[in-house]
Amino acid sequence: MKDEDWDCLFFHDVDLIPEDDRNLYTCDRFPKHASIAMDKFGYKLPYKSYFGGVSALSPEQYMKMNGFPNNYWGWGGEDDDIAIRVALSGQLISRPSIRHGRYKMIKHGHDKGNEQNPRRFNLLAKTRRTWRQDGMNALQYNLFSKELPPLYTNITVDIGSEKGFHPMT
Ligand code: BGN
Repeated sequence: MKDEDWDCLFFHDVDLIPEDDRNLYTCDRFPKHASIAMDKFGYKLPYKSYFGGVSALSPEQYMKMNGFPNNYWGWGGEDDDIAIRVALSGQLISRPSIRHGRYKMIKHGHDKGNEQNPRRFNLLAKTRRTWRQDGMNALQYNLFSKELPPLYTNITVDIGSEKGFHPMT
């Protein structure tokens, strides 16, 4: 967002392959959850508020919810936090039809260094109190590299570690 005036931001799990090209990679009137039907969940939502996998927000929608949380380390819960932020910022979730929003997940083992986060339940319980303080307005990173091949820009940043994380709240 510092580089260009984008009209749509996509947040995409790298292991998800879209299966239907009628599932358009565009933004909607509300934050969009695109991966409504994933093979690993039997091509339906695992639960109604699920917001994981692939999502699309305009910069305006993204800033309205103060972006995403910075205080989740390890696996789980950050997508549920994002869903809560959408609601708390007075927005709804839009989704493609279940026939089009289909994805195959590339099978992979457990990611080393990304263990389940035991704090995720506590963090989720506090989102209502913390979302305005922790998000885009508290994001800190150091730019490590920026490569510009013809079709994409690869930005690598250092976001520190959980040990060095000191929330201001
Ligand atoms: C949920 C996880 C999500 C994950 C989905 C699908 C949590 C928070 C505790 C209530 N949420 O259980 O992060 O995307 O499963 O795997 O663990």
